[in-house]
Amino acid sequence: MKSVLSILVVASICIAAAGPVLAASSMSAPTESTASASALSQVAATEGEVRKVELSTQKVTLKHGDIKNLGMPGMTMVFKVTDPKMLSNIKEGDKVRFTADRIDGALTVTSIEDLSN
Ligand SMILES: [Cu+2]
Repeated sequence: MKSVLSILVVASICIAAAGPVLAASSMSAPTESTASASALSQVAATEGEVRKVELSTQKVTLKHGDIKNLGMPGMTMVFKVTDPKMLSNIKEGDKVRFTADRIDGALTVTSIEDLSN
């Protein structure tokens, strides 16, 4: 009977020891997502060329190089923009450097810099 008791004591010590470890590992998850969120705001810029600017629909067609944060190879495609003012500084044929992200499921240009000026 005495040995059963000591096994129970050992088991509860193990649970107590595992407790902080579990707490620490569950705490690391929010830390990781915070890290990726800050990484999103520092995504590498991609170079491209403006093919079409649509002020009415707030969209821009860009021929772009690899977009690493989106895992996208170079192509020509339409993006939304986070701010329509971004479209007033660019025109067809401009060489640009931009960052893009998936916002509410839509591929969106989050910043754009005209390299032609
Ligand atoms: Cu693309």
